[in-house]
This record gives sequence, structure tokens and C-alpha cells, in this order.
Amino acid sequence: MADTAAVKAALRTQHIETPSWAYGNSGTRFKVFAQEGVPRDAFEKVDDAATVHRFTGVAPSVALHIPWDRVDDYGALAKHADEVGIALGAINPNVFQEDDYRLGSVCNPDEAIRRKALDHLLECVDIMDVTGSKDLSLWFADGTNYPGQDSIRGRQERLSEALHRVYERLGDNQRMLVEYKLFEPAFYTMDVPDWGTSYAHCVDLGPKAKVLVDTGHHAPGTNIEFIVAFLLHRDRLGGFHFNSRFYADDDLMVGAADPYQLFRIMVEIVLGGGLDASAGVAFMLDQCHNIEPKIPALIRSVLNVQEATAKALLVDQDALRTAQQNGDVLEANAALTDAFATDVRPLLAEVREDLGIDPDPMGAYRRSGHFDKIRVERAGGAAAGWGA
Ligand code: AOS
Ligand code: ZN
Ligand code: ZN
Repeated sequence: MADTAAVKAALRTQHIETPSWAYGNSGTRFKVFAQEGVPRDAFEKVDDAATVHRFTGVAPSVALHIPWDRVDDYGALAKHADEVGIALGAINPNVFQEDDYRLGSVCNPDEAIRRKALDHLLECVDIMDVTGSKDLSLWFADGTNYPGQDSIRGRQERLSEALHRVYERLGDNQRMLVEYKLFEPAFYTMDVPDWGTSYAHCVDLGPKAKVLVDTGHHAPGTNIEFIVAFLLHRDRLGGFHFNSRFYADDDLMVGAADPYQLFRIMVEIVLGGGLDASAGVAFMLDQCHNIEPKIPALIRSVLNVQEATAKALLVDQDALRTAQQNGDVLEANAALTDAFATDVRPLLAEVREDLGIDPDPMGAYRRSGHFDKIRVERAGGAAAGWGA
């Protein structure tokens, strides 16, 4: 049996970071749907992240995307975050939304455009110095659409060059997380298509470079928990962008599509020691709420990660090890399925009471009247969003 007090202690200290961009309007390439009460600037996005933290107790930081969250004074933004009870988290440079980047950013064949992209990455490290952020979270839309379009090898060399320049600029307590994605926006080759490519670059760079696993960025059927176990074992798992997908990079609420997969991922995290702060695994969400209200969707997502974590912590590890040692396949498998079948909601309600928050975060948010307040306060002005 798992030790309930230890399980609750681990759940109380869990830290799930929400993304600033999930609070703004979003959509598909067919339509961005405007919602009421959406933040108009980075300060209001920070307020929304603080609201999610207030109701969940385990989401004490927010990731920023630059230039979407560009402000004149990042110190003032960090101070504002502190005042509303959260911290600024990972900084995500955006090197995919300008015409110059049509053929790529740091892998572009044009040296001047590569330089421009690199300058933006370095500017983001400057921002980290001010905000106190520890992670530079890198995702490159770079790749090619047609066979022969560019040299695959040449692009790898350009990528390596840029990553080295950024790595050299990192401070002692700063890290670089390298995210991968199978396809989209490039359709023939992506320059960082999979964990292996990311891992190889990280090993070249040094210990401050780690792989970022976005759960929506794999081919259907990929065993993500294997990737997680492997990277954690090699001390190269930097963190997650959690979300759910049915088909491609759907960016739906984490745990909505396949809670069992999320549980299996969290089992590997727990077994590999990845919940300990010393493991340095950043649990971040990367989602868009196109048709559902954003703040409650993020509360629900945080709760889904928390439920999967609670179930993973309930796995009877002694029974699992014994069954594995004895070659007892059915008992070993049952150690996982029994934990997954446990209703952890009462346990989590107790954890929330320990944290001094309402045991029912979704209901508490609904009852709070917060949405009616922001829909009035935020009438007028330009709602944040990244367009389509
Ligand atoms: C894109 O597919 C990635 O998941 C990135 O993490 C990206 O920066 C983020 O989703 C914002 O668009
Ligand atoms: Zn992502
Ligand atoms: Zn994505």
C-alpha cells in the first residue's frame, strides 16, 4: 500500500504551470472565436493565471510567449505576478509568426534571417534575467514542405550553431528546453521532429539543455511513457507541454482524450523520481480553449493532471516490484490498473482542505461570480489572441 501521508504531501507540493496564451482568444485556421472577459494584455493574463492558482492551489506560475506578452517593463510584470500570488515561469520565444520566417528561423538559408531569430532568442534570455525565469522553452516551426527544398544536413548545422550561441548565453541557474514536433507547420521535414533529434542536440550542448515533451506532438500510437522513462533515466527530461489530442496537435484539455495515457506517463514520472524538485521536470500546460471558457478549462486541466498524479502515486510499488521480479505479468499489470481504477477525488478534496482552498475548485469558481466580474471589467479594448 502507498503511504497516504506521503502521497498527500507530494500532491500538496506539485507545481503545474499554465500558459499565458491559453487565456487569450484562439481558434483554428478556419476561425478564431471571440469570448467575453478575455485578457487584453500580459498583466491581465497573469491575473487569470493567478485565479487558476487561487482555485487549484497547485498552479503557482505562468509561462510567457514573447512577443505576445511583450511589455515595456518585465520587472513590473514580475512584481505584478508576485502581488497576485504567482511567479513568471518559462519564457517561450516566438520565431514563427513573421513573414521573414517563411523558410524557417534559425535554420533559414538566409544568414540575416538566422541572425534576426538568434537575436530574439538572446533577447528572451535577457528577459529571463529580469523575470527570474529558469527555463527558455524553445520550439521551432522550421522545416521544409518539399523534397529537395533545402539541405536537411545544412539545416541541422544551422540549428546546432544557433543552439550553441544561446546555450553559451545561459546563466548558471537557467536552462534550455528543446521541444520537438512531428509535423506542422512544415509538412515534409521538421528540423526537430522527434525526441531523438532533440536529445542529440541537448547531449551536444551540455547539462543545461533538456528535452521538452509536448504530448500532442507525436505520431498516433507512439508510446510516450517510454520516451518519458528513457529521458528521465538519462537526466534529460526538462518538462512537459501537456494537452490532449485525438488526431494531430489538437491542444485540447489534458486528460480529456485519454486519461489512462496521462496516468501511464505520470507512473513513469513517479517511478523515475520525476516528482522530486531535484529532478527538474517542469509540468506545464500548452493548450488552446477555442470553444470552452478559458479559466474553468484551465482549472479542469490542472485537476486532470493532479488526478493522474494522485493515481500514479497510489501504485503499490512494493507489489509491483515483487510481481515484476517473479515474472507475474498479471499482478504487475494489476498494480497499475488497480491504482488507475481508484477514485482519488476524496483524497484530493482533503489535499485542498490542507491547502486552505475549496475542495471543489470547479464549483467554487462557478459560484464565485468571477466570470461575471471580468466580463464587465474587460468590456472594450483589444482582446489578446494570436490570430489565425
Ligand atoms: C507548437 O505546436 C508548440 O506546441 C509550441 O509550444 C508553441 O510555442 C505553443 O503551442 C504556442 O503556440
Ligand atoms: Zn508545445
Ligand atoms: Zn503544439
